[in-house]
Amino acid sequence: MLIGIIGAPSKGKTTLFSALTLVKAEISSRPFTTINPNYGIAYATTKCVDSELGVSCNPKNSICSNGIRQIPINVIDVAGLVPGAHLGKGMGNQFLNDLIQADALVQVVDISGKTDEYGNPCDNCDPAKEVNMVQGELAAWLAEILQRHMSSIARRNDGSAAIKEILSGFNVSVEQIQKAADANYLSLSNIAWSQEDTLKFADALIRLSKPVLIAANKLDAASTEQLEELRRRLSGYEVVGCSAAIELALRQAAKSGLIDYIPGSSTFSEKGKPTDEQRHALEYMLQYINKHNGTGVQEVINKVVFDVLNTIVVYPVEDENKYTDHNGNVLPDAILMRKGSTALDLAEKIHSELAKKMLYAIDAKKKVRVGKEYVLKNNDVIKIVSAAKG
Ligand SMILES: Nc1nc2c(ncn2[C@@H]2O[C@H](COP(=O)(O)OP(=O)(O)O)[C@@H](O)[C@H]2O)c(=O)[nH]1
Ligand SMILES: [Mg+2]
Repeated sequence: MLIGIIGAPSKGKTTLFSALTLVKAEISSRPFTTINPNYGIAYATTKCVDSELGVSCNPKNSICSNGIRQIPINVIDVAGLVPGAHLGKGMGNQFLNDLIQADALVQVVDISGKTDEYGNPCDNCDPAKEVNMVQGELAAWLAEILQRHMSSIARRNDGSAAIKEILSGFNVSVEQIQKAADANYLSLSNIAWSQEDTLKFADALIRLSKPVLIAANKLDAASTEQLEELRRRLSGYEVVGCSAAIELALRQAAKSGLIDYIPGSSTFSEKGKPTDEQRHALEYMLQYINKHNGTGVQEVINKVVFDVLNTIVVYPVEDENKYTDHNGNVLPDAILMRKGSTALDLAEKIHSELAKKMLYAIDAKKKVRVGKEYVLKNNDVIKIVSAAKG
């Protein structure tokens, strides 16, 4: 799974990325500090199923600490987008090509309203405006790609297949292409679209294929009223208030041994010997996370993974009684699956051979046989039984 972090300049994209991944990246108040994309790994967190089963796990593809399973998620931080990026303004939009494989996007906005759409300082700027701007630039970028290939698309009877081929790597499905066309009353057979049609189609397709969560960042410099106002304005979006700067400072303090801090929690405990200055900063941050029930950063990643992308966690095992793999590791893997996925989809995700030879599955919690078409539930523990050895 890949999550792209996008937004106008100076909103805190790189700070959020660093907080999520603890990768050293250049953070600055100058617009366009980030030119090459930063790649890193964040962790979606969920209560591990081990306590429910009365066992203690040995995770392999993920981490478990304090009963919380941490599942790795790829994240990418790209350069800022400005109005007119599709016309080459700012960094242009070529760098968006780094995002084509993203499953979902997190748009970082400045909820304090102290930076404008270009990343310049201002008073009372409207963060909702940035959301429309970025959406428009994304649509224009996609429309441009389609437009470039329009003559070859138009030659084909089956426009949806042609578009899917052009957008290979984009993670778009034929159903999404169909929906985007239907929403604009456009025909996909022998496509003859105007530029405006293509733009409308691209706008719909980008919304369907790259769903966006809004991270209302810099909440430490804003009021909760500002956050509520943005939520009202962006009622179609999941909006999560956060302070990437505080999360980054807390994770760094934890890394340097000053505090014990579990990302996402609303408190921490001191353990090192902070200087007076550090103590002062820690007190401020403790107050903040007490008041806001955490920094919101972990919620950003969890909401985009579980809510926006409709994902559940499933634990495949080879021994349905001990919940282990063939090496005896208890609940080794936590696998993210889209809601509605079947036991066969899970087998496919583990190994295509396993799926080919799959006979049935076992719900290890209930110790009952289920068919290939069994629809997986969150926290299911599943053994895939196949005709292959093992
Ligand atoms: N008050 C506050 N400032 C922040 C926060 N996150 C980032 N910043 C500041 O915003 C500026 C731009 O940050 P950066 O991460 O480089 O933004 P980007 O251009 O969107 O990648 C820097 O001065 C950061 O210190 C936050 O949560 N609160
Ligand atoms: Mg940046």
